[in-house]
Amino acid sequence: MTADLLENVPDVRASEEVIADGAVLLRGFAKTIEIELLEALRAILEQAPFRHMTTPGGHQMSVAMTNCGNFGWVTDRTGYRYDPCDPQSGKPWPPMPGSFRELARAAADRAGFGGFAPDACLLNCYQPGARMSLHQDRDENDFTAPIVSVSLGLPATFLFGGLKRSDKPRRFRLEHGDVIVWGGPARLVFHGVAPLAAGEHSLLGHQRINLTFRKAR
Ligand code: MD3
Ligand code: FE
Repeated sequence: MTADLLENVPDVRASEEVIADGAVLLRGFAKTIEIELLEALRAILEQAPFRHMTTPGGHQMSVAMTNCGNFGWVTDRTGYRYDPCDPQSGKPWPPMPGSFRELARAAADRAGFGGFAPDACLLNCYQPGARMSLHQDRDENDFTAPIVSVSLGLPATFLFGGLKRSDKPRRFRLEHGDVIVWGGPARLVFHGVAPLAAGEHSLLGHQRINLTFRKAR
């Protein structure tokens, strides 16, 4: 009886894929709360809109960014840093919504990193053509905490390299609702995103938005 009733119910646990030591891909993990996430996102963007930041080298990033939480990642001509305030408004970043915090914690739990308490969430907005070149995330204080990323909207090709910039990256297609947890030996790998292909997503339109949860301090 039970088996029959559940015949067409997807088993979300089956979509847990270890893509490298310390990196767990949870396909569709955020889908059941997509509406809450998008409502919270709208409120954040009213306080702290997406903007194209400038690198220390003077280039404007093709990805537009903003933040929520106690700290936000920013770049300008003086360098990269986590800042408690939005340099554009001078005010603290919007607080991290409960739905964001709980999603990040649940994903980290599932991947074996219990008790993840992010204090920063960087939001990346990709329009067609926008990309992120290979880099490491090393502006955080504590590399024992994982990073959790949530993909929303258009699909993207994620590049997942090794501990050396020269390591040839593997490619993964990330879709709306996919969540990845990066911890342990995967925490400092080089990674990036290939130029976004044009397309239309039913909820987000012509864009991809990625949330990355971090423990900055
Ligand atoms: C692997 N963002 O914001 S998320 C970033 O899709 C960033 O917007 C990409 O890289 C994006 O820094 C990729 C996946 C991700 C995020 C952080 C990582 C992968 C990671 C940190 C360490 C290893
Ligand atoms: Fe990164």
